[in-house]
Amino acid sequence: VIVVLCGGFGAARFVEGLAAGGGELCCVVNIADDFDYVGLRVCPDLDSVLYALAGVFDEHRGWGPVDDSFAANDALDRYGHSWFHLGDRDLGLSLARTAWLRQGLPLSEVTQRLAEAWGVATRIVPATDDRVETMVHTSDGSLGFQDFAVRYHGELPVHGVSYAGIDASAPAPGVCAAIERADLLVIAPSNPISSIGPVLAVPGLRRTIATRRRPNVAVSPVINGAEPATDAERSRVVLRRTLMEATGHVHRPCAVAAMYADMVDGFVIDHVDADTEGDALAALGVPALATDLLAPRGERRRAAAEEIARFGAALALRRGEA
Ligand code: FO1
Repeated sequence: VIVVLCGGFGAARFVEGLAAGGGELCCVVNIADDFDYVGLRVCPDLDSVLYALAGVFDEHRGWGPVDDSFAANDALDRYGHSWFHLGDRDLGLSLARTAWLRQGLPLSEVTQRLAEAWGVATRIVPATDDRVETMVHTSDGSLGFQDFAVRYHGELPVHGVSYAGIDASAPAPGVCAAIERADLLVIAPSNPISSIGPVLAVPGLRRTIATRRRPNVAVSPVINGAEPATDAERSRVVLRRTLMEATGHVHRPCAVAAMYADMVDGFVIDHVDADTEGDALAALGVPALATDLLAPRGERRRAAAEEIARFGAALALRRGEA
């Protein structure tokens, strides 16, 4: 079994390639981007991973199912709900989720039902069933993640990030056991501050990961040597750079490797960064694989994910006893 720590966009594309390889996966997903929109609970990262595993993730838009319509969204626009664009089929999923949550079901149970409804066999588990919200501290005050990233387009100066509710949160049922039992743990190429950070901050998870007796590998979300190809990719580069720099990290693959250095046995970068990052990664003492992280949907993406899984499985442990 491969456990994958997931955020949204980057993780969705990555797990799609990994799932195509046929091995058993368990996706542990960030929930600190979740928020209440027109009375509904919206879970962007859980939904991106679900749609990707169901084969319907809209990579171009960057969220939601492909070919969605926006009739309800346009109606909501008339009443002042205009900055967050939720498609009709996406809305249907959030309506079902909200109804089950209101019946008292934990988010992990709700997510399981949503996955089953899409015929997705891969386990998709929220990192925690508790409420955690990434707060972005800007020159205009503290904003919830979606307000900062979407409403204000991530353009305000940021001086800090925190995870509200994290200290009272606990790993969702089965998360620690899945991490301990996995043959390989992969940190997906997601935003290290707003997606992977909140997962690692759930009390107990970082230690469970760091003390695993089998390999952990991380995939760089940062690819300096290639320009983003779509608006969705461009907005994520801006967001990732802003949040990394606001928390004292340069926007380079080796800086992400340094953030995970006490937990991983290897690090994966794209070919285009091999020359600039090789020395820094060697200095960190982290074995590195350079592969094709920009592979388009299909065979090339499956092959790259397969190569990462093989590299990860073969890694010697470099972590001492945490
Ligand atoms: N991102 C945007 O930039 N604009 C949107 O209107 C928007 C709507 C949206 C609706 C549902 C959903 O699951 C995600 C949505 N996103 C939108 C993306 C979302 O902000 C990000 O996927 C994550 O929060 C960061 O990974």
